[in-house]
Amino acid sequence: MSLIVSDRYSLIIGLGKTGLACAQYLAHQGERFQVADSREYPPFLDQLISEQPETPIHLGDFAHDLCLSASQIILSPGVSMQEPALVAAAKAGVPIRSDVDIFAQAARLAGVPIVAITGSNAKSTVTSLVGEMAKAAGLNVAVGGNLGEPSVSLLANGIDLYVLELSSFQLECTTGLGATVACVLNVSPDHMDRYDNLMAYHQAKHRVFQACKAAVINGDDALTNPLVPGSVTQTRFSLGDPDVGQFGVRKEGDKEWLVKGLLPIIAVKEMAMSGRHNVANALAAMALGQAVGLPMKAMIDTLMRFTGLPHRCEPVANIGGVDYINDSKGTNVGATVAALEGLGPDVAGKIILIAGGVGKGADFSDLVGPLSRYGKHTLLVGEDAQHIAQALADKVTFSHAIGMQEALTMAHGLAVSGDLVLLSPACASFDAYTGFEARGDHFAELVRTLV
Ligand code: UMA
Ligand code: ADP
Repeated sequence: MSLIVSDRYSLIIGLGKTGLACAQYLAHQGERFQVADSREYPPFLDQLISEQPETPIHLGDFAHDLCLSASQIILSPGVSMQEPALVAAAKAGVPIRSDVDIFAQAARLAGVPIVAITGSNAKSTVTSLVGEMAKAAGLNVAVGGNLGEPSVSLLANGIDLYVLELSSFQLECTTGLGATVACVLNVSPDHMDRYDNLMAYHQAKHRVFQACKAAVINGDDALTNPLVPGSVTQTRFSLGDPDVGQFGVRKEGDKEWLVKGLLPIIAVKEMAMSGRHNVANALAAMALGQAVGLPMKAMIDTLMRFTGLPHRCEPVANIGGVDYINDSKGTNVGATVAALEGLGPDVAGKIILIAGGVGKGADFSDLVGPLSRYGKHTLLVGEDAQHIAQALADKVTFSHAIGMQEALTMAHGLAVSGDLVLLSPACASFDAYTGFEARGDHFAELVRTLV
């Protein structure tokens, strides 16, 4: 006997930002749904009860029956598909979707183009940059996703363009996204506490290309190469000399230029962001912008004034000739490597790195190369300091510090004019802070007391 259609419900799993946004969206659509969260007191419980007193809410362990009886499950990114009740539901044929799926269906119906950006690092920077470029071009652009505002909340009338930052968690259960242009900016290990191996993480990221019309590829990172049909337009960006029609970097006279094929676009020195990694980010943003028809002038103007986001290689102060830089958003090894490699060549002296926190199962050995080239000393803090120490032992010098205050005092003592003190932890912050912003703010506050 089949179930009566009216008894079926969508099950929203998670009552964080995503779950609340989905509940608001489905309520607006007049759909039947229930909400479940494994936490006893999820962040938006009170708000949902006050907005939708009729909506059934289930707290605590996800019940198999609840999941098996749903017509579809809309899964929040913080919950793994490996939860036993979800594995059982998937096996029984219950579709498991993301909020991004719901968003994409509506955006497609409205015929609004989507720029979809993922990668291990630089997502927020490139997403914001493309958003700013679109604004400069006079478009009514909605920017969000993993960046902060869930994609379903962005849906509105009159939008000309959606620019989305997507995490691997959000992509895991997103099918057939259909972006106008999609990009995996780079791939290096992250979230290894949630994925079995790099391949599983890579596969989740590459779902961003499903049904895309155009793809942007990082020519310096083979792991970003998509498996897409020949009909998909492909544009490459690279820090090297590009082929015709591709984005890259070339030296002309004594100046380095961002170029498209043979055409110089903007001198590296004219960009408001600094660091080699941000040159790559600017090239990626231009390739993405070009795919949705943004005029070159709007893109160049934006590059000349966009100084980057807070907590991403953000200058805090120069004290006695020593630069203090807050890269608290460097929450994985790849990000910290990029910060060291990106800033290192322009540092007159050496870099004193403050690193550590929650390592998410990472292998820290990739830090050794850039630290050997650009580092003077590393100060280790936080829960996984010992893991980092094991990777650095006998290769580069380091010391342990009890917390940010002690690390900074030690860094200040070691630094001489021309050096750079860099907070780029290669770790998440949750052992000591509410998030990377609080960690970066604490660092900046302490630096200012040194003045
Ligand atoms: N949780 C439970 N039980 C549940 C549901 C969630 O324990 O039933 C826990 C999760 O394990 C997680 C936390 O609650 O630690 C939040 O999960 P959530 O899915 O409710 O998160 P949202 O509030 O909806 O926020 C999510 C993204 N969070 C995650 O992916 C963990 C936000 O990215 C994103 O901005 C937001 O949707 C809007 O799209 C944050 C993030 O840390 C910034 N992302 C990771 C990253 O950038 O590395 C991927
Ligand atoms: P995400 O949203 O992917 O975390 P962000 O733009 O917030 O990306 O940048 C996070 C960190 O990634 C920065 O603090 C910096 O250390 C590093 N980063 C920036 N650009 C790059 C790049 N092109 N490649 C690798 N790492 C980068």
